[in-house]
Amino acid sequence: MVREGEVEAVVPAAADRVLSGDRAIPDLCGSRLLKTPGDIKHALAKAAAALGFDAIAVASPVPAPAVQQGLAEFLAQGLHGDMDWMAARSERRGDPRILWPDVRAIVMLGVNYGPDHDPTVILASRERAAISVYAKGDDYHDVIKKRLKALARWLTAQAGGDAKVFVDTAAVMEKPLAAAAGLGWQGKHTNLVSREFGSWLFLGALFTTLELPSDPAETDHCGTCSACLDICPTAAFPAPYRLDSRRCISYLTIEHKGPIPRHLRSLMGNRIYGCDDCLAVCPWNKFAQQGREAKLAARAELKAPALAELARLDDAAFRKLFARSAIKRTGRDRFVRNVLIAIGNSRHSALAAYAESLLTDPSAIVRGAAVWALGRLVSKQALTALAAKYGTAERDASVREEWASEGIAA
Ligand code: B12
Ligand code: SF4
Ligand code: SF4
Repeated sequence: MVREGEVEAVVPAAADRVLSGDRAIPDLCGSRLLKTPGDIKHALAKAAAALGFDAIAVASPVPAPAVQQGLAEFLAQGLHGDMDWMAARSERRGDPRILWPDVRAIVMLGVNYGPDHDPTVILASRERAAISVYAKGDDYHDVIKKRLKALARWLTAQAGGDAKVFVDTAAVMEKPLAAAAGLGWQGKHTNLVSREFGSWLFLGALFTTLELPSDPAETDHCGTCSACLDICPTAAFPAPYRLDSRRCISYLTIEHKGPIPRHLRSLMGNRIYGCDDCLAVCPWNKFAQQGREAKLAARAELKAPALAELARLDDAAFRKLFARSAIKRTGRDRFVRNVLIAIGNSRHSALAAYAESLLTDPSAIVRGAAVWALGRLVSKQALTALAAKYGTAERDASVREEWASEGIAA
């Protein structure tokens, strides 16, 4: 989900008619007509809709003290795990005016990626992989960034000022900003919930030096519900509105670089890239509609891929399969590590052969996960024989530890 990056300036377009590759923004009004900040905001909303954004609202760049406090506590308690970049940019993250002192208004935008299927059904097919909804289509960073840039060019050409755009990757707190702008509220699972789109809204931000009127913040509509907290397979919520990333399957499968902590592996089931459980269970999804952006729709081959197929991916095949997908970011080794955890959880002994073939993989993280998977699928006797065949040559300390944890001195 996360790619910490640079702050990008947007170069103003020469003309007031802007092409965003596949979409043209209609020439809604010339700059002569944009007399007031209200006019600019109104025209901006129309341009955003023409570009395929489903929601738009404006927040003040002045952060609420509760958000800064929430971030400080999150970091102080180490809830970010090994996402060190979160702590490294914490002042900027907590205050958009430190990130960019010229910012005067923050336009928050949302793109609906409501799925055409129930993402929890696949969890029962243990020999198949569950990939989270957000990652089954084209990489949303690319799709949304392109549109944000087009919108920013349009804005600067029509109304002047400077603009910068962000989606996921910079030190910007997109959820609190979207809540402040009124796009939704941060639910007890901490994500933004929209009355109109439920859980399925990607967020992006356009910072501008123009003064635009802010929209009212949305209020919390969770009430007494606790469905998202109760369903979490790894008990990742120490309290409502608090997430311990270190236990979250999204973090474990996407962000975490080392071996997945042993005590969490069996709780992951077949979720190999992200997790949708807390999003999918939210009752506000009953108002959600299917996303209208074809590029973000699930690719057929990623809806229910066989674990056996994914375990066979080498680096070249992985890059080819996920060239346009956000999944490419984890790299092949971490991805196959996740597949092996799912194989271990599958109870399909026929998959043991795939795990065995990975005991000699060049990556230690893959070999270690293969040991764990086999420990769940084959008898102690068979595992001992495998250890004699492959384990004795093992030099990596973390993989030797995996053998030892299975009660076998390799
Ligand atoms: C780091 C990160 C992660 C981390 C940490 C998640 C987290 N909850 O922060 C991990 C890797 C776990 C993750 C997972 C996912 N992520 Co993510 N992630 C981010 C990222 C880069 C930063 C988020 C952040 O700043 N977290 C830090 C904490 C401190 O912020 P916070 O959650 O807002 O915490 C607040 C609350 O704790 C609050 N608080 C504390 N006490 C109380 C009490 C009350 C009463 C209230 C109201 C609030 C409150 O105060 C804090 C400050 O506001 C954003 C993109 C961005 N730049 O914003 C995407 C982003 C949040 N992720 C996103 C998505 C889609 C996901 C996943 C659904 C992906 C998946 N399917 O696997 C999961 C969801 C897991 C979950 N339940 O949150 C989307 C969410 C869209 C939305 N509608 O909200 C974002 C916005 C990316 C995007 N541009 O669309 N993600
Ligand atoms: S994404 Fe999954 S593991 Fe993470 S908090 Fe939500 S339900 Fe729990
Ligand atoms: S599932 Fe319930 S508690 Fe969780 S975000 Fe949705 S409404 Fe709020």
